[in-house]
Amino acid sequence: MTKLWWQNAVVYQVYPKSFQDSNDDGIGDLRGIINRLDYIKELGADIIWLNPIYKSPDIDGGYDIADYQNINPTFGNMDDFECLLKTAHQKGLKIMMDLVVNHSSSDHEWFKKSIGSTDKNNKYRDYYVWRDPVDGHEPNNWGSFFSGPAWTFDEKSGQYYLHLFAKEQPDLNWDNPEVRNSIFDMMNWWAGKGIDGFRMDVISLISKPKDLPDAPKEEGAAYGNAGEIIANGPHVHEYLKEMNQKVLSKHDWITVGETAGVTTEEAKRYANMDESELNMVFQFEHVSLDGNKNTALGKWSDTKTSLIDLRANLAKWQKNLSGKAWNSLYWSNHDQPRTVSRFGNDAPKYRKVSAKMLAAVLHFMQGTPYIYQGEEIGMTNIYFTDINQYRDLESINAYHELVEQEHLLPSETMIKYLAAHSRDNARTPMQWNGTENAGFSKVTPWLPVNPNYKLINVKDALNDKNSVFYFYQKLIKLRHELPIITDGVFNLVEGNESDQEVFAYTRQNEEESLLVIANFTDKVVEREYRVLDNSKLLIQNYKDIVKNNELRPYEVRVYLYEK
Ligand code: ISL
Ligand code: CA
Repeated sequence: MTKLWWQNAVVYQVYPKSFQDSNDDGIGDLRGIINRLDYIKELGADIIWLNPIYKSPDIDGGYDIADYQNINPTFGNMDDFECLLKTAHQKGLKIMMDLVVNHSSSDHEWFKKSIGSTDKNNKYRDYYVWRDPVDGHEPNNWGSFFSGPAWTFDEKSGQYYLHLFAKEQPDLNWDNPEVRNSIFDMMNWWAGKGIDGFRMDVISLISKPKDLPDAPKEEGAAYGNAGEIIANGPHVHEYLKEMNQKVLSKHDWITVGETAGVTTEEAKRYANMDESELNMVFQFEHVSLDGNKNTALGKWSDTKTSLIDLRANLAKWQKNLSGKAWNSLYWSNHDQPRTVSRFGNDAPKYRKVSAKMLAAVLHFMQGTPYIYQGEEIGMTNIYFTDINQYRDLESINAYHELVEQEHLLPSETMIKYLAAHSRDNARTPMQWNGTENAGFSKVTPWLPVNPNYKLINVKDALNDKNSVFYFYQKLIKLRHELPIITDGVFNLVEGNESDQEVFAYTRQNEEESLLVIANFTDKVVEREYRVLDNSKLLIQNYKDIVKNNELRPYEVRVYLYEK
């Protein structure tokens, strides 16, 4: 296998709005990120993925872009961006941008020229997906991922436009070659600035099924589940190959497609080693195991993912992509709950130890690991208790739809589900120190700081040699030093498939093998693993080993054996 630079790199994800405020308006910004580059460097990450920083009315955290070639003034200006890129590069850090081209903002010039137009010669009309009403209704039953219908009526032209997300996020018409070329030109323009790659928002949804048929509808649901029939549509691979030829193949970039609804079979096409499309994809399966299958409630629940399901899923991705395509590895991002609250245990007694265990389990797998800001200090969910505390439109709309309109749930239950799954959990400001507003801003931030910032913050983590931070730092260093972490073949330890408490796997290459053993429970468990003589204990999250065959709560051990 020829190694590509991004295969043993580690990505650190920055959500600019919540990372560091530099001008006291309560919102993070580009200068704030520049001031914190040394911190990311200290952690050891190679690449920063920046969530969208483009001009945007910010209906959906900047995923509604009004101008792909300008910076949101709240975050700074183009000079600030160029300074960020230059400073990052001087420090040896690369910058991956967010590419949001399934849809634009309704404030984008293209859409403003498109809406309301009945002019047959107006080329912008065909930049979006417009359809006539059917029997006076929406053209089909598709629901928006953010509640309500996926169609909005335009009085002036008498047609509906499609928006899989908010009505302020109209879907672009990828079947129009001019739209594709405009997007490819814009990408090449960013290449000219010297960026290092793109993370591609919902790229699996760009090619809509022919004739836009109705989608399957769950019982009690008001609308059809469009995601299922749109994901991996008829021309998606053709369009990505075209993007590859016209843009990606010209640059030594890292590219990752966010691919809701992707299976391992599909991933082998998106992220094939032949490099004809993308480098890797974000799959959604392992972060959907705690949702509801085939009910109108979708992701809203407070059940915990079972180790059996989680391991089966991760192992499937490791095995099926091995040698054929490249995995991305992540526990969290700006759309997901906090890692330690979701998969570990955020009670004070177990927070640090379980955060480290999860980090090790992920970072020893094959693929490129992504660390979401704050994960490296074990930040937790915020556990809001009132719907008015939320800012995210997905959470707010889901509450109104499920509780008030459809009466599927009592309010208290939905509040519990939101506390477990709302995207705002990940978006609370970065906790830098124990001073007011956690050192994020001098003024009240746009979203409250988690009250636990006095106990969980960067300053304390940097002062504690046993912190979660230094554990992550060590994992990254090991990945950079040991080729086996990049190229070793993954296998579950024999019999581990049915173990409800311990996750144990190996990695093997010709020279070495790795053994990872992790206790996912808050109990002491006994297991006999064949740890070969001369094995070296590479990393562990307890100070010592009392008994070889005993794993304490959330204990993880990783052994390296030289053949
Ligand atoms: O269920 C989904 C699609 O089948 C969603 O999970 C969807 O994939 C996800 O919400 C996509 O997220 C990305 O695009 C959104 C934006 O709000 C998110 O922040 C972004 O990560 C729309 O641009
Ligand atoms: Ca600011």
